[in-house]
Amino acid sequence: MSEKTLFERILDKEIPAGIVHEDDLAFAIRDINPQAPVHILVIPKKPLPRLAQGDEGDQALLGHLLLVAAKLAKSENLAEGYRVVINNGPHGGESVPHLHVHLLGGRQMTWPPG
Ligand code: D5M
Repeated sequence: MSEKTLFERILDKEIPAGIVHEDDLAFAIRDINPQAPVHILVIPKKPLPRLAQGDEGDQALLGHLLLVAAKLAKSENLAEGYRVVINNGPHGGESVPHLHVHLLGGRQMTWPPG
């Protein structure tokens, strides 16, 4: 059996984290190293490593992650706007190989990202 990912260990309460949302398909935590006043990770319970490994069977799950991010943005009062980011692979800056959607808000974002 393969090792659990960091986020599976958080989901299983082996590692403490600020869980701000949980449903059948996904959960969300506050990022341990926030890059904005609000920085939340929306994570599928299924340990899909990254977006590049998603396929047609993941369509509903991938849409769900974005809708959860939008709902959390509302509950976090990000009415002025926010950014949603997926880091995929080494050039994307991915550090945890379990898909997650970053929700960042509460400050002015700049473009292009670093
Ligand atoms: O993003 C991985 C993110 O995961 C990064 O922003 C830090 C965050 N992280 C790492 N460990 C934890 C714990 N234990 N709790 C909460 N957040 C965590 P990536 O897109 O892969 O670079």
